[in-house]
Amino acid sequence: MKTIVLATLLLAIPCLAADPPNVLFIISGDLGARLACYGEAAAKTPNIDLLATQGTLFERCYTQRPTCGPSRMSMLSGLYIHESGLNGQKSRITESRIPAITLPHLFRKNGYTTARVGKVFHMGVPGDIGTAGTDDPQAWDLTVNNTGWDAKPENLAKVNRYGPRKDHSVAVTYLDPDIPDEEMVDGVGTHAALRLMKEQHPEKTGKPLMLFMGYFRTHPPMIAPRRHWDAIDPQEIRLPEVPENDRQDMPKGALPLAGPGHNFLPAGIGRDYAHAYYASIHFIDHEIGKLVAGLKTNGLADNTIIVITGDQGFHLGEHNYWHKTSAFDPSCHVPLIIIDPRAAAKGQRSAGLCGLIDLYPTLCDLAGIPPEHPLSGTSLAPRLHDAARPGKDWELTQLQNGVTLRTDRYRYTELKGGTMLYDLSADPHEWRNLAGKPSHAETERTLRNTLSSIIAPGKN
Ligand SMILES: [Ca+2]
Repeated sequence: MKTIVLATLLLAIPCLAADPPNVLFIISGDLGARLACYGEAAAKTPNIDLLATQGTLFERCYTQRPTCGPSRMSMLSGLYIHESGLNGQKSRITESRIPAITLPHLFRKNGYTTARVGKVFHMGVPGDIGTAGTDDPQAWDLTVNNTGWDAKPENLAKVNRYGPRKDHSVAVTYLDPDIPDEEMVDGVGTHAALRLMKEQHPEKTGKPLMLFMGYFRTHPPMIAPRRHWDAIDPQEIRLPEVPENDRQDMPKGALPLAGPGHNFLPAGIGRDYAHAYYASIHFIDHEIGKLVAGLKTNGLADNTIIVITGDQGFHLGEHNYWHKTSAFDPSCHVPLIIIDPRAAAKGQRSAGLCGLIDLYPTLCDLAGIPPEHPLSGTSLAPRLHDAARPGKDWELTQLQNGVTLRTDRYRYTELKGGTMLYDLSADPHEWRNLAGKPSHAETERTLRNTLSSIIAPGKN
């Protein structure tokens, strides 16, 4: 039944076969669902908000791993981590247990010019900036390893930092330099992407273009030019209020970074760090605005699918925690906006569950390209036409120390240190762990069985 419906939708798009769509895929490091169009009061994201009115915003999209490398590899391979075994920050597609090719590689084989700017596959930040990181070299016709002001050691030495850690990428690190956007790593990246739109224009090459723009921000060190800090109203930054006993019912490892730099930040530092995060988002939003303007200038806007997402979220004080890699929603929830100019529906919000794993089959579907290996996600293409269609029954996120399952109502997590069960409908902040409570024994049993039907126990 599903196939028939989808075929009908594809037939409804008149020029699909003759005029394949271009793809602009934008991914931003550590960008959680903390945009104005997701209801985040302090965020200022006018460009992304405008794009959301032109396509479909997926309200509940989850990463498959709240850590950069495996999250991106899962999304780009179309496989869950327990299927591919691509579990490490530096895993490469060639190491997949299941023979698989990456999404851009597939498009390249199917006649697309494929280009990457910046961080698409994993790159350590800031150490791998300006290198190819853990790239899939077969995926691309062209790559740009952009670098800039915020990757230079003499400038990194200026960052504000809190806590005992000496590194830049995991420590609480931020800065507000008064320098032009164009000198920043991500500004240099946008400039390169705009050049590629022109130089690799389908009219010049005779091939559709798939362009991946990987922004490094909002990943720490959160360095954003001063003007983006000034765009954020400090009065609108509200640090979450957390019950004093919140952590008492959490198993060990629920908040993976236990050190003093990431937990219970002093209020002033927490506010500065949140400000840095929103300033970084504002900076990226501004860069996205330039990309969209470039599509218009180059006459590509009417036939380019745009995807905007992040590889995982980031806690800004929820559970008094200030990092990612946890099983809680702030860490697993990512933004996802897809604009297909050929879809009649505009400005829709889809409340059903989905995951980054769904992007591979979605783009295959929209471009009419058959995948070469079995994909684990579900195409979101039908929801671009009708956002009211139901979402998935569950979405899976795998962690270094366990696994978590999000359903419409619950989050069920199995960690090495114990189990968590949250009823998001009654407890949206995930404060009351219901695991082991007799009142929820049946729910817990059902979710445990669902999880073990997806992954054999102990196989995470
Ligand atoms: Ca709690």
